[in-house]
Amino acid sequence: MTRTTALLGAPIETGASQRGCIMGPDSLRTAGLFETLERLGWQVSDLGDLTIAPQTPMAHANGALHHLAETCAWIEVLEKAAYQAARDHDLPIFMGGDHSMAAGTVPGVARHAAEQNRPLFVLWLDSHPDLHTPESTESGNLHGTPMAYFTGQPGCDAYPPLAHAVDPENICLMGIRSVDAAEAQKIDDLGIDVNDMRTIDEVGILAPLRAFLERVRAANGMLHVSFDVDFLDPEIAPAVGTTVPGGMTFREAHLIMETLCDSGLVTSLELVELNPFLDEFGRTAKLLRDLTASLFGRRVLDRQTKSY
Ligand code: EXY
Ligand code: MN
Ligand code: MN
Ligand code: MN
Repeated sequence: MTRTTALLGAPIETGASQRGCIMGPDSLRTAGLFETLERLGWQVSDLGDLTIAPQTPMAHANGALHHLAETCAWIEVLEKAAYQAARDHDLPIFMGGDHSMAAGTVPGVARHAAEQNRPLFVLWLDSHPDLHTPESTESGNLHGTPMAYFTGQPGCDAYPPLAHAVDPENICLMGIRSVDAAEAQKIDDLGIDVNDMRTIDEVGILAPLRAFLERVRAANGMLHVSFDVDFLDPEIAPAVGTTVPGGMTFREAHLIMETLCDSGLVTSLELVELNPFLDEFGRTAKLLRDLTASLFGRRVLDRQTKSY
């Protein structure tokens, strides 16, 4: 049976310090994401872009916060839209937009998983853990907060009430190489599975990824993949406002997506932090298109890899 996907645009940039992510969804469309997935045999719908109404500023004890009211509005809109997209399609793609959008998408797909009586797992591909709360962030940039929110951490009262939290034990972080002190403390407290770059240098990406996928399979879980452009090395993906050196190579990133494809476990994907204003002739958008193609079934040869 033909599998279905949907492209849903979330042109949100208020969580980031630099403007430009608002153009992310259209850059992915221009790179041919829709046509690429169709050629791979998927039934694709483009659901267009979400919007929010103009907001009145919200006060908060942390005076550093930027755009709290807009972020709350996006969370509400995204939670509903992500829930519907996950309910109606096999593997929807949420096109960002900065990473604050995950505070809406993840609770939305978590609602769908709860209705299926299945646990939601999250694979977080990022150089950052995004584990600040609106209370702990010093930069005030709310794209640094979604994981604290969707795991139900205290300190997120300014955000809408959370109906379906994700169990921290069901989260795997990969590519981590920029962590603030408050976030490091949370990682310890929550016991989240973190594969930082030191770990990946030592053991590679496949062993920890396969171990995580086995846990998802054993629990009959649903799996959301949150792909932040800054997970990639800036040499291959310049179009992001928060580049951190020493990131994932071209082949490591494709191998992750190919392995995810083979697993058949992924039930939603988001592509976040693409800032086309910083891109070089669409290079980063095209790379995201091709990485998505690897997750959706593109392979070099249509055969099993050899085992030795
Ligand atoms: N931890 C830093 C902060 O809170 O400002 C950087 C956050 C960057 C978040 C990007 C999207 O992953
Ligand atoms: Mn579904
Ligand atoms: Mn992020
Ligand atoms: Mn990041």
